[in-house]
Amino acid sequence: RDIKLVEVRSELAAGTRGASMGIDALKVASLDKKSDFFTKFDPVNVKDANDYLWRGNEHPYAKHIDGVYEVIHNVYTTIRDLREKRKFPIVLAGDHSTAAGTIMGIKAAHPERKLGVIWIDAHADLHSPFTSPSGNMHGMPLAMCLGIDNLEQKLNDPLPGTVAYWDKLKNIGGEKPKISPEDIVFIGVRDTEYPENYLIEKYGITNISVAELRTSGIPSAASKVLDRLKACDQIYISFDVDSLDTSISKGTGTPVPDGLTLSEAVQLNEALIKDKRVCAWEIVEVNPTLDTENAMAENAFEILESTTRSLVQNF
Ligand code: DIR
Ligand code: MN
Ligand code: MN
Ligand code: MN
Repeated sequence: RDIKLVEVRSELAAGTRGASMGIDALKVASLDKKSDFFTKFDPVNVKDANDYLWRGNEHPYAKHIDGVYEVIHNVYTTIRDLREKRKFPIVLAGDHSTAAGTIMGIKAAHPERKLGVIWIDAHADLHSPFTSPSGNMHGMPLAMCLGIDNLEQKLNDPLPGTVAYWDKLKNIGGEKPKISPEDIVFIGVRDTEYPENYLIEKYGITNISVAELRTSGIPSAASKVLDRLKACDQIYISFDVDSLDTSISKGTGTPVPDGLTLSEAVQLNEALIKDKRVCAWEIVEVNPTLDTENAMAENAFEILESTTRSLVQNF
């Protein structure tokens, strides 16, 4: 595989400040571990729009959606161009909203291919401006790609300007939707709100819980996930570090108890990335301002390095 490292230092869509420093924290972790990982790749940098954070909040139910639109569009064109050149993007990103741009780019490069998504996260990220409890757009990337507003569970009345941006976002890279609900598999999702639960139930989206993963073991859980996506021609894996247990995930904006151990996350990603249909992998939401001794980034770096090694060894 011809790997291309993609760096997206956006933190615009997170609720807590600091995720834009996650990539550099991963680099510090690699230096402390005396790893040569970052010498092997020549990364491409996607332009962020973090300066919107200094402006007022004009879109309470989709904070800084104008800036988030810019970043997602930048990620979309970058990933689309890389996939057209048959590169394998490994994306290091701040807040999780930009995963929508990754999905849009993968889809635009090969619209005829059915795209499966493995979403390893404590959260379902299925909100829209109509349902978000926080207005933080890192909780919305999957709804953008599914083209779902979920008006049935409407909670908020976003301003017309917000809705216009939301509709524009859903249509990046051509008409919505980019993926179908049956082609999403969650792993470790355990902190959802009722509008998300409604969608998970309505579409029957599979979630492999941490408990199930532990009972069945990683190899069989990984086979189940890949088998669930057997109709897909290509697969994208998105790893949100808050899927990890709070004992090792203090350094992320929204830590949630009862998550994956480091070794489970390592084994899981190593197993999943061996499937030849996987065409991109992403790690997000490291926030080094929230913990000490750079612990979150050191754990995340171990996952990044082992997953990449597994990818390289298998091709
Ligand atoms: C919550 C938290 N569901 C929200 N979401 C997070 O605000 O939408 N996603 N943290 O990663
Ligand atoms: Mn997430
Ligand atoms: Mn999350
Ligand atoms: Mn959420």
